[in-house]
Amino acid sequence: MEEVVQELSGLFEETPVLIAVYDGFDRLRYANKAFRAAYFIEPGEMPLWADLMRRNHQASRGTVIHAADFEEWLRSTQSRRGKMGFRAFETDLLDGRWLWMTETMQADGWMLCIASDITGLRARSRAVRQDRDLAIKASYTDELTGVANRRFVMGRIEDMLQRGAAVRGCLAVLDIDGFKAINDRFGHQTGDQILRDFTIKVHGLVQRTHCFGRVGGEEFVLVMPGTSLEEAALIVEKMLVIVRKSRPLTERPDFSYTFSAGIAACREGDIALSLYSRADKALYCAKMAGRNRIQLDGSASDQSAASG
Ligand code: GH3
Ligand code: MG
Ligand code: MG
Repeated sequence: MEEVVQELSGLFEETPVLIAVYDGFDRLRYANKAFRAAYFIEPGEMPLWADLMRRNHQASRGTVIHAADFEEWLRSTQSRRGKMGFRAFETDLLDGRWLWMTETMQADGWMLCIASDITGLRARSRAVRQDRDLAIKASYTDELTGVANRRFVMGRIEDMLQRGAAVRGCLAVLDIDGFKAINDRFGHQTGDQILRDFTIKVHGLVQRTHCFGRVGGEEFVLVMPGTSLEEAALIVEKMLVIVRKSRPLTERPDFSYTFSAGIAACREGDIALSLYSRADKALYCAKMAGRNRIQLDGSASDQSAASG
């Protein structure tokens, strides 16, 4: 076995196929020569995927990015990256090459990327395929905030429920408090700005194997496979704290806002709707108990008193 591993690592360095492995934090842990050359990585370097994309974008090399705002592109891509077991797509590099990239995920968040150069293959119909891919991406993305939308998130709930008992997890429904009053007071546009602020703040705390998306209005969900109710509460608790601290309106530096959340754990026999409805009921209890807090499904006690 050891001999095979040694031969493999030699072959990996030789092959023109690009090979890389990212860990559960989306940090590059291995890249062969071809991958390092395409994405300008020094041997032994282990950047986070986001930092790698950012620095290549700044230096006008690496992946071609079709977006006016890089950070928004990054958030949007991260909200869907590595959330499905397997993905394959065409991607282009600023040096003019086209790659057929595949991503294979493990439940612990490690990802294997393998890409082949397909520059000369079916080049004439590439524009059509690219349009199709952009349309698919748009169909999974919330237009206002750039994160995953209801359709994508519901798919990830189904995925979570289909996995074995060992990796089942929790669902949280997050809803901004008193949002109607915020709209009434400051106008719809400011309301939209707060929705975007909420997305950015919460997104920063979403774990790589979890999926965060907007399902409508000021309601968001967080799908947390492989996470216990207690762990889920800790994660959402951090989100409560960061959102309470946010001051999104430069013209009103003392304005702050809050949200409430209901969290439910997967049960045997659950379908997406039954799980969602328990999380939603817990959310309702959190609202009734005074907002700005978390309520866990199945517990009458208040999990997070509004501590300001
Ligand atoms: P609660 O604390 O009980 O959640 O009260 P709330 O006011 O947040 O909830 P309610 O459901 O009464 O109001 C939600 C408001 O969200 C009403 C709707 O006009 C507004 N809304 C829905 N979608 C959007 C949007 O895309 N942008 C903006 N600015 N407002 C939106
Ligand atoms: Mg609300
Ligand atoms: Mg609501």
